[in-house]
Amino acid sequence: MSSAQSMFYTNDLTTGLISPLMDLDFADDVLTGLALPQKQLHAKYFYDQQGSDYFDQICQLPEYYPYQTELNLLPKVAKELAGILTSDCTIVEFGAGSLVKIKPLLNAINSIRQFIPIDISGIHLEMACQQLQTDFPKLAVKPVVADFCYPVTLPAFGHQQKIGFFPGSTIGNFCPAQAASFLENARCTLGPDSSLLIGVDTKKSPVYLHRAYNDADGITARFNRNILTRINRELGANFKPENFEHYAFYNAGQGRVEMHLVSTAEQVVDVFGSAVAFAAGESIHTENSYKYTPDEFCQLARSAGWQVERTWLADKDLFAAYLLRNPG
Ligand code: AVI
Repeated sequence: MSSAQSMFYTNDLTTGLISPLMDLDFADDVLTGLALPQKQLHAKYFYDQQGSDYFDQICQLPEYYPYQTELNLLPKVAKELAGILTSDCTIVEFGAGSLVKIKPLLNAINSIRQFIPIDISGIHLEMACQQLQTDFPKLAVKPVVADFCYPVTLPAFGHQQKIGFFPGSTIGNFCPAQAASFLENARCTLGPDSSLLIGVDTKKSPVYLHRAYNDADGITARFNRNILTRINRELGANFKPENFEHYAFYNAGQGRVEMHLVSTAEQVVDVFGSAVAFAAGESIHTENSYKYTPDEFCQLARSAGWQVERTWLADKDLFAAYLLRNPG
């Protein structure tokens, strides 16, 4: 069921407009996650307008190396791709966000005719698309607001070559089984003879990782707590975000950075009519960010039916990009 199908709607008598009251999938996910022994919230719910803005700020932080490292790698990747992608092509970006990373590709690859960015945050996507269309007036930009965790129905491709683009190591926010199923769904969405260019963060010193997820300005902490503000606003809960501390660490056994919100006191929160009790020091697990060695990632991609065509490693192996091919 799509989230649009599971909304409660209200008819505003003064404007005549029909507007959504509440996303029932969101409510259901939140209540289910908070009822688990290790309370958890799905990281995709970080990205309301405010959360997307915080994430943009994180990307500008000196500590958050994945963003700038990948951005510095992309012109080199794009130059090589320009030699491979010679006939008209469509690029489909999964989780498009602010549309910054597509620009090195659009600048270097003349054969890109159509661009289909997919993102869960409609307002953010619309604003980014308007700017991109101004910068690249000849490009056909066709945004799709959808949850790309599931197969997505796309506008017509024609006979163009299809290239998926999934930068930013967003795949790291899925557990390995979900990552494999995303890769399978992407193969389905893109179809036979397509390719996928994907950016994936590498395993590295925990000291480096700790700094990236615990920035000195506390922006990542605000990003993390904002999920509670969103639940308050959209589900009528009464979290006091200031009663929860940001906690992020590298879990070496699992190969992932974990983010949590730790309750600073014993407290009871009303969420959508349910009383949710917290012990002092109890956490809500809000995000995983898995890191992969090149061997681990290539194995994952192959298990989802992709062939690995090319691997690029950034300076000091801080980040990797892979070109995968769907044999059909
Ligand atoms: C979007 N995603 C790849 C980011 C990450 O690194 O896992 C989200 C993020 N969380 C904290 N900082 C950035």
